[in-house]
Amino acid sequence: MSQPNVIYLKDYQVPAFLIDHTQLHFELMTDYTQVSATLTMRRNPESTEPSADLFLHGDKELTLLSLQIDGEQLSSSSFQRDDNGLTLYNLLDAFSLKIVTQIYPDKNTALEGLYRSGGMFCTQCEAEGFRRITFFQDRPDVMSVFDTTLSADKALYPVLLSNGNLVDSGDSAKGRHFASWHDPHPKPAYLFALVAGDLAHIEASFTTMSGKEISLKVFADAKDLDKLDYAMQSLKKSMRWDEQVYGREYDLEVFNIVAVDFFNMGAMENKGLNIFNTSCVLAHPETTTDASFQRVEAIVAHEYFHNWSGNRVTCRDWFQLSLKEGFTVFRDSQFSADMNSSTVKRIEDVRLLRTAQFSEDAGPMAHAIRPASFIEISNFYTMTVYEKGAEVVRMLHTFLGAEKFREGSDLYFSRHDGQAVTTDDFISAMQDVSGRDFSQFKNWYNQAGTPVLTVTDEYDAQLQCYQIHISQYCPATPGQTEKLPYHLPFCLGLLDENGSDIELAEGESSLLELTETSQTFVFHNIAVKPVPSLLRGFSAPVKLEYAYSREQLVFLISHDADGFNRWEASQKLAAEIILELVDKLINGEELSLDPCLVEAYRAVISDENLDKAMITQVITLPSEQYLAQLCTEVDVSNIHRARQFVRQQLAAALESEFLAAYQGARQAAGRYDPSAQSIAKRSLQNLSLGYLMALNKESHLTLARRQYDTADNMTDSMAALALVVHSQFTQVAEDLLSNFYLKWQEDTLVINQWFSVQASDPKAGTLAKVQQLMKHPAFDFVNPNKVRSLVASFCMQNPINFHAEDGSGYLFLADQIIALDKTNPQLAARLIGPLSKWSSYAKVRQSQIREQLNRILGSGELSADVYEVVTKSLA
Ligand code: B3K
Ligand code: ZN
Repeated sequence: MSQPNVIYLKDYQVPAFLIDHTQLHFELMTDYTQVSATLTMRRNPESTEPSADLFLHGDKELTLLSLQIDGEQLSSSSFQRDDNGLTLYNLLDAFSLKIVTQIYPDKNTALEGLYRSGGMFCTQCEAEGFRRITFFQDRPDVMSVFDTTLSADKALYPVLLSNGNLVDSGDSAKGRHFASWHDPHPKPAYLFALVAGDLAHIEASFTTMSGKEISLKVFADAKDLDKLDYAMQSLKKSMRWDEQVYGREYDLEVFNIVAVDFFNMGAMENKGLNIFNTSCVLAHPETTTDASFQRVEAIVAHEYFHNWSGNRVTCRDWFQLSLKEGFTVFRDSQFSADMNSSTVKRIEDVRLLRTAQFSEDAGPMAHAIRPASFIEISNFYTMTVYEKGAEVVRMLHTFLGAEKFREGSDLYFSRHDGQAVTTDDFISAMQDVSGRDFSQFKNWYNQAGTPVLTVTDEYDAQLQCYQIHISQYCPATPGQTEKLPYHLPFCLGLLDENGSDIELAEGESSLLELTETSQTFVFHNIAVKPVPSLLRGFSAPVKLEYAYSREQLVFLISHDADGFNRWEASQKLAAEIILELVDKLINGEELSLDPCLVEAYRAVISDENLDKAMITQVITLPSEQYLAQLCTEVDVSNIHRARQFVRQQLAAALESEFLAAYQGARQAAGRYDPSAQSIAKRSLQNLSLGYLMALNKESHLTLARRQYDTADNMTDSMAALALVVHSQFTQVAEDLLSNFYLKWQEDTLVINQWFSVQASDPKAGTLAKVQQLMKHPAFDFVNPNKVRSLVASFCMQNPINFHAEDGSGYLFLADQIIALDKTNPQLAARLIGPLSKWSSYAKVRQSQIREQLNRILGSGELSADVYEVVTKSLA
């Protein structure tokens, strides 16, 4: 098989030509679409090659119908076509290029470019989808003003949308109609979008800070019309927040959001026309869980915030992806923190970072947030680029403080408005407003891997002096053996014997700046030996090693003024206890639970001053996936058993507390609302029910059943369903599953949750069930949401079954990847993740996994997407 090309950042060159204007005409027909593109082009004055040929990207599936320059058809000798596009020779300095292509949206199962989802035409062009629509310089540093006309059958596609503002529309012959859109803001092709379909919508208006009226619309299939309000509210909140916190105003007359069923990821920030996966925009109490409500709010905000961080100021090349994604994730997490509880948001973000990003950093695909090379850019929409990228921006915010950071972002936006820039430009703006030197900080952009900080301390009672030594190192990652030290903010607090923060002496700061491999910080006038609260708020994305005693952890759980670190202490304590039990299981020793965990949990549940969301977080045990991260060799089944044991022991010891918490929350529950406060109540209620169900008692089953039967919202009914399905009460589980299916069979998104609950069942026999469910009429292999809810849930949320000793889980996943690569390479490549971490498992599993990776590699012609991940995983 021919090996796909590797693309390097160091090879970047400015484009030879610029496209000042792009005029598009789409003739949308039933079984094909004709695209006419008229490009106003000129040579780039900044190019070093004054007589360069013009290269236009274009997918090999494009049918080229016509090619004209300034009205003259091009002779076959003046251009050449290959699998990647067109090269045009002997060009003038400025000209108009007209290209007519034909494409087949119905055959497009890769969901990149123009495709049809549930009878509606829609597009996905980031990163390199526009080249599947027409020939173009499909790179983010070529920015163009777009005028787009859509023409389609009026009865089938009454709604015709594209970027920018609507400038004309009307009827044409043969029952067709048209709409013309003008987007005045120059943009790269990846932000182009169109939608044509029979859609219902809701409408609102927003008055910007300078008094402009914006028309807001959210479109979806008519059956989903009642599920759009929450997205609209979230949009308005985001628009206001971005004005207030970043001074960013919206810049078109309309802002449209469209929900589509078939979508490779969450959503897309196309200029003025955001396209969303239905799962990230539809929300209704009866069908949507609290977690999904929060996801809708966060993703609507994220895509909206891209209007400035991404669209007005975009990326020079795809290596700079984190410039827009890291910054925008940082912005959306600030927003969610402001809308809900900031501590809980921080905990959720760190939990995700640690389970998903740290493992990426420790695996074969480890890459810096600004990678140096890639084969397929779609493989780099990763936790690293997004979540670690956001952490890196967050560190700058910590160093500068909110005000200076805002000055920096103002400068960045004004200096680069309308430009395609680099992460260095972002850093420069932050340096220029603060006078600080962030050159060492840039190591975060170039180096992969999670730094490890080792902390030791000593106290001199006589001198009343406390010293803390911090050393840092970063493990080698593929292609990077040597790492330079990082510049990072390390926030801490010192607790006295009552648990209060000791006031630091003048000139001493609780914000330490690390720059060296090893540093010592001294604190004076410390009257008693303090308990240190380290890395408060998780001030840097690192692993921290400090030899806390269990007593100190218990103390921090109930006293730390930093809410995040209270949670952190509880995680450390629980993880340490569970991993000790894993060792006992391996050695065949008897298990017993350290009572300190029970007492710590008891104190937290009974703490009336602690809000319910915090209680829930603190008494949630670390996940099996996170525990796996902490092990040098992962023993999946013993992690599962030890964690289950701890869960049961806690449930037995605290049964009355959990019962009281459960009943208290049930009684206090009013009508459903997705506010942070009500979500907190339900989360404590359902977590308590979870502990109770671990006891396998009929009386608790009755509680769960009653909750399922009487729930007026999906959060409660799904929580009860999942607990019963994952319990030993298999008959009741079957009953509830059929009842649930009958009730919700018309609602795709709800049925996806039904799939996922079954796929994540830790009991034996789940794989067979998943295989059976793949034949269910509600399953569709071409719909990514379905594949995620069944295949990904099994392989990612069900470690005990996925890693079954006979290797059946690996075989199953490899089969799915091979099959999916033929229809949807992006999705196929995403699913390789669980196989790429083979080196953390025992020898037998390692060879089982590698065998499957090799099988994928040998299965025939692979997409660049799958090829890259598989070969890197095997390297
Ligand atoms: N920018 C898009 C992601 C596109 C992924 C393309 N494979 C969504 C987002 O991050 O907002
Ligand atoms: Zn984004």
